[in-house]
Amino acid sequence: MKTLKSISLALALASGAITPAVAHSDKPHDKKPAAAVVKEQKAWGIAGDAKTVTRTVAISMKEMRFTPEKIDVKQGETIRFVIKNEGKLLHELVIGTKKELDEHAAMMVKFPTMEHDEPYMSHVSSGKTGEIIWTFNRPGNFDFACLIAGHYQAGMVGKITVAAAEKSHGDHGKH
Ligand SMILES: [Cu+2]
Repeated sequence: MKTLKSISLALALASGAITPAVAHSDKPHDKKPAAAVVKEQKAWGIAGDAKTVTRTVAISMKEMRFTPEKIDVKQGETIRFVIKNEGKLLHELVIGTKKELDEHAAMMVKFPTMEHDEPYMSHVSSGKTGEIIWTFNRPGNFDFACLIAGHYQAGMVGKITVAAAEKSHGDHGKH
């Protein structure tokens, strides 16, 4: 299947989901390999490195359900999610805020063939295993979901709670 670049770009622009491409590097002569993953800080963390994985979490996907549905993480952990599709249909696991996942899911209903890939998502065919390595460097309550049209709406959603790391300064809550 072809990626509908023009459509997804237009959608991304319309939804404000796109951040302007970084045209200029800080180091003009520092050429990166074309395949390098751009690590973009998200509200729910940032792409992690295999080298810094602190824990592996296995998740099973079946029709309209993740097991486990709740994952507790400590801020600073880099998790390797090993995502097994034990169902019959294609499923995916996408990490995000509820707001972003809601918006993304709505787009997937309108444009079910839209394809995309980000370090916080993994599409896994029936019987296969996928992987996400993600660093949870921001505390908060996040979701993960299968955004394939109909699946999100059927409740294929889970929760990730990232507990704040202990702070050395104790004036939390004062501004
Ligand atoms: Cu699904």
